[in-house]
Amino acid sequence: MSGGGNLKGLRKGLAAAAAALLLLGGCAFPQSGVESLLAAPRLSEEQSEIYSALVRETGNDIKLLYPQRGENRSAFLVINLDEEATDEAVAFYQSTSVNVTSSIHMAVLDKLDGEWRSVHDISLEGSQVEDASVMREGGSVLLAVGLTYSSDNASLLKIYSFSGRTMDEMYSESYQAKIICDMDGDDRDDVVLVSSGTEEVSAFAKLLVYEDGHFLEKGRAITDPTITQYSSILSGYLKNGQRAVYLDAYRGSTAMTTEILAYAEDSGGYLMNLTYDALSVKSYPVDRPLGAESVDLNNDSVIEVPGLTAMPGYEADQAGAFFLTTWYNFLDGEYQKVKSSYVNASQGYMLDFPAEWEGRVSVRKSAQSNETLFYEYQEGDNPVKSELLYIQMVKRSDWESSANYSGYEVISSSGGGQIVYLARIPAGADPALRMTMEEVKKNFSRYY
Ligand SMILES: [Ca+2]
Ligand SMILES: [Ca+2]
Ligand SMILES: [Ca+2]
Repeated sequence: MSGGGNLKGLRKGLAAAAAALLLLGGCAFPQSGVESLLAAPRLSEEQSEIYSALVRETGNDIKLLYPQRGENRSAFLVINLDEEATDEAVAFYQSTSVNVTSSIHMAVLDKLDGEWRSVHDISLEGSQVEDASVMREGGSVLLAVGLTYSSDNASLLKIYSFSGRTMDEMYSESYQAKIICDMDGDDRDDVVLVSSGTEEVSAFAKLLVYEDGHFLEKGRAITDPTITQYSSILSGYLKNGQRAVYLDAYRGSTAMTTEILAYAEDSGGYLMNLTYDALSVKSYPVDRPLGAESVDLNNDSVIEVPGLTAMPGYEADQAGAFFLTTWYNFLDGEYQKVKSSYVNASQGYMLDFPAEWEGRVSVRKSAQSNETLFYEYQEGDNPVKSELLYIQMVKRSDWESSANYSGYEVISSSGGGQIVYLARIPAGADPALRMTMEEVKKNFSRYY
């Protein structure tokens, strides 16, 4: 073992990875623009202790694996897994020694006499940890791990119960998509799992509930067979209070859509697909080109689903086209419009469009870096009929030290205040479309 130097190097890598993950938490799009302006945060003291213990006990050169999706994306999941009252830490890692096959390991560490020790360590299938979820089943806790294979689209769900000494496997099944949430409203977590179709069986979703130490199927619904891959899945509600799962999905490599499954309480409870019916296939305004995922914009647990239309002057299939995102809630068989926004995912913000802007206002990059111009569109060689608004993302230190921002005003900030968003309304803005600075602030929001 080479000791300190190696560990230092690993720690450095860990801090960088942790920084990236903190920023990406819950975010469907890479915010490369924001990240590039931010300083990296450090590992917490507890995380460092757990990491040191893991390195010491495995006696190997190891690489930590971070769950790539879901709520738990840090290197260590610290949670009370068993009947003993203190927290355990769950870590995923691979050996980096050349002579060892690089299977994924899951280690459980416990704090014994004030020191973290590895109390359990198993190897898992797959090449990457997709997610790690804690399932609350009344008084007990299960750990659900999604594993992906680099070779294909299928993933593997493994659910474990930890007894203090052993990790018992309670369930194992491959899937195309899955989410852990309470679907049937009994305050216990369930699994909604989508399986891809075969020649004999069409693709379907099923609801699994945990009862008396076993997972039982409580309902099943056919899913859209034209979907080739699922990207993100959210649990939430419909506007009428019904529980629902929203599945963003790809149709091939150029189109996306969203499929919605819900739980119906009548007839003993069953799972239903609200957007797909094999006998009457519909198209929806959220059938869209790539680049937008469902999100709960106003934190009311009713998910907003995006549709995309090209801004004036752009074609949808044009490289570098700008899109207007229209957000919808689904109810009674149809998508109902909530609002339309310009979403700048890489700079982490969005601007809601007033009704009079839709179809008349377009967007382009300005000559300044990280700056967007909103303008009244006209056909012809010069599409900018009237400049309406500039929005720019800059480091706060640049904003404070430079004299180049005459006419700009701070409308928001991010990254713990390290980044500010500036707006400028040109003097010549068409009064019919001009937003006031107050309206800009009201329509602007951070988008994660
Ligand atoms: Ca415990
Ligand atoms: Ca449940
Ligand atoms: Ca909402």
